[in-house]
Parts: sequence; C-alpha cells; structure tokens
Amino acid sequence: MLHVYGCPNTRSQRVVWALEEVGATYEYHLVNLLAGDDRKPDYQAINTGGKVPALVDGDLILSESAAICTYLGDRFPASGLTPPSGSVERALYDQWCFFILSELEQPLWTITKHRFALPKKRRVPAIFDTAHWEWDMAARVLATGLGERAFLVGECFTAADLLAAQTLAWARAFEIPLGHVTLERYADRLLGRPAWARTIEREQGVFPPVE
Ligand SMILES: N[C@@H](CCC(=O)N[C@@H](CS)C(=O)NCC(=O)O)C(=O)O
Repeated sequence: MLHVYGCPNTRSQRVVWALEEVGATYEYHLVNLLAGDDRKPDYQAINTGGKVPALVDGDLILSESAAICTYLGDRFPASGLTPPSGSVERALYDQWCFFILSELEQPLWTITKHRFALPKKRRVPAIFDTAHWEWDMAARVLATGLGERAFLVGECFTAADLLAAQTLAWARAFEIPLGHVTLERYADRLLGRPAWARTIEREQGVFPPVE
C-alpha cells in the first residue's frame, strides 16, 4: 500500500493526480498546514522540512513532487507516465520536469510566499512586479516548446504534462494570465482528465465538513 501525505490546494495535487493516473491503491494522510501539522515531530520524521507532498512506499520515504511523480511512472510502467530510462523521450521528459520546477513554478511560488505563506515581516510586496515578469517569460518558453502539439514529450501524456498543468492551474487560481491561447487550450484539455477531477474530489474530502 502506498501512503501519500498532502494537503488540499498544494503541490500534493501532483502526487494524488499521478496516483490516480497509474491506478494505484493508496491511503491519503492529511497534513493540515493551516493547523501547523507540518511543524509536528511526527510529520517531520517523514519529511524533515515539514513540506508536502511526501510518499511512503514500504521502506522508501520520498519527498519532492516531481521526483515522486517520476517514481510512480517508473513503478507503474504500463501507465506511460514516464518514458523509458535512457530514451530520447526520457531526456526531454527530464528537461521539462526540471524546467517546470526551477523556472515555471518559481515565480508563482515567490508570489505565493509573499502573498501569504511567509511570516508577515518577511513579505516584500516590491517583489511582485519582477515575479510576474519572470512568469511571463517562463510561460512563453512553455508555450513555444509546446507549439501546436498536444503533449510536451512525444504523442502521449506524461508526468511532465501533469506537472505543467497543475502549475497552470495554480496560476489560474491566483488569477495570473497564462498569456497564450495554446497554454489555455492545453490546460483546459489536461485539467479535463477524469484523474484530475478525482484528485480534487479526493483531496477536498479529507477536511471534516464545516458545521
Ligand atoms: N519542491 C517541493 C516544494 C514543497 C512545498 O513547498 N510544499 C508546500 C505546500 S505546496 C509546503 O509544504 N509548505 C508548508 C511548509 O513549508 O511547512 C515539491 O515540489 O514537493
């Protein structure tokens, strides 16, 4: 049994989405960031930094959303979520994953941190203008790389698309324009996948209903 540690509306969406795509049986453990669960020793024993997501598979404890999605693709090869190791497609897959995590996501993370995630005294509103500019540049690289194709790598949906689409959903949630019709269409199509709908449902179901 696989165990995912997550919190709704965070990067754990990526891992739940990957689990849903590969058809794995898994247990979802809520790390309620709003309640400070990330600072509790029990969870820090799983992820020292207290961040979500984390995945536990037997003796393996894994953090970093892209590493976890790649692991799941490799562990469930029939899913096609990751191209075979050593192939040209895998090289391009890695390229896009690293780009998404280091370039595309970073301005959004900066905006998130300085809007609310950092302690108030650490927030620097002057950063927003530069972060939006960086987002526009990274979104342009993604749009150009994608072109008119349906997927980032080859002819099939991979975890690189999953990471990209979740990041585009994050931008939309923050009302940050994607800036390219091709990216709007790409996001609409990927976020229309049944596994994404199941992800939202699964994560929203973990909070007790508000009376
Ligand atoms: N690079 C990590 C980032 C993980 C991360 O920053 N997660 C945020 C939520 S999206 C978090 O757990 N924040 C709470 C904390 O820092 O304690 C990944 O992709 O998994």
